[in-house]
Amino acid sequence: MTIGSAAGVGRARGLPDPARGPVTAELAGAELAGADVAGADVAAAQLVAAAVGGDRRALARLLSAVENTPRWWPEIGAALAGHVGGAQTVGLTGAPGVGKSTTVTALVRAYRRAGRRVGVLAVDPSSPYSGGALLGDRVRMTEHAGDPGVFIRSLASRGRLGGLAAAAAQALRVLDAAGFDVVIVETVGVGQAEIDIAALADTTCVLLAPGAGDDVQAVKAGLLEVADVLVVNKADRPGAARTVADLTAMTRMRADARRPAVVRVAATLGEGIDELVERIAAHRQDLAATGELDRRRLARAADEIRGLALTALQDRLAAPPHDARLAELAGQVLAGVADPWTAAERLLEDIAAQPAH
Ligand SMILES: Nc1nc2c(ncn2[C@@H]2O[C@H](COP(=O)(O)OP(=O)(O)O)[C@@H](O)[C@H]2O)c(=O)[nH]1
Ligand SMILES: [Mg+2]
Repeated sequence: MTIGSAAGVGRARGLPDPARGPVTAELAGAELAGADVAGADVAAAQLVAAAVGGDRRALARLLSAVENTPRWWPEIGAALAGHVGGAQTVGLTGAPGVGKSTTVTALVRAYRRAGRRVGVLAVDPSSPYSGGALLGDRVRMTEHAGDPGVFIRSLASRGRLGGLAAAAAQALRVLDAAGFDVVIVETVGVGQAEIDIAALADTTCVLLAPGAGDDVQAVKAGLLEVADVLVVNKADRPGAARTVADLTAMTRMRADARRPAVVRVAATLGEGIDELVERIAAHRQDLAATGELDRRRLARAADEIRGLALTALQDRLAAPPHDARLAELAGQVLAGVADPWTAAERLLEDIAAQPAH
């Protein structure tokens, strides 16, 4: 996945930060007022400790910080380390209106019946969840309002998809650390960044509805490649059997051995949800048993580190003294006394010789 280039994301820890004072005060917030707050890292550590301990207000504040303030990510990330990795993560993606939110609601119900605590992150501006309710349509999450085993949060798209993907990754980590057994992320499968978000999960479910050439669109959007489970929702409508057959045929053409299961669901009726839960569990068990879970998580961590390192490098190239050195080297290339490759090597050597302090 791509890590966002939001300002300050890659700021090396310890680099002088003029915003550090206000950050501390803002992040500390009301709950931490009066505490011995020495820095943003301390404030983040206290918020994380509270959220890990089950404090929902601290959890909400952390998610707001993650959503709105990328410059806090390093401190929050440092505080979260050691608390993450326990949750089973499930991604749901697909075209708008295919029934993702309805399916999430049905999944939450099923997981709660099984006694599992569920966190939901909706990265779908058309499906704003708020205060436990999914606004719009007929779907309501009010049955879970006041249930401490359910936490629902929507993450608004702010027009910066790279940044959104990075924010979603942090938010998933926060919910994981807060001790939810299952964390579900819903994203509308229309852009690469949003597909990447669903693919952050251990198990990615791609939803389609019968007819309307949905399956063809999904192939075009590259949705089938990220699918661990294919869900044909709205199975109460005509054409569901055909769509299931078409998709099953398509998955047979997949080169890798890990063919997605195809599940028929009618989310509004609750039909097929138990089978979906079973398929998700089976996929996750298979990942763990084959070592693929660790491989995926390692690859994801490497992607994230690479993205952050590149962003940090770009930030440093754009700032003194390296911006001036870059201009100087550009002059040398233009004058014919250096070639761009040698100049680039020199620039990297300069950066390496002057570590961030
Ligand atoms: N007939 C039928 N309609 C459904 C089903 N699941 C969802 N819907 C309807 O499809 C519409 C969009 O659902 P929603 O969950 O908001 O879709 P999303 O945009 O993918 O999150 C709503 O009117 C739902 O009631 C289903 O299984 N059968
Ligand atoms: Mg939705």
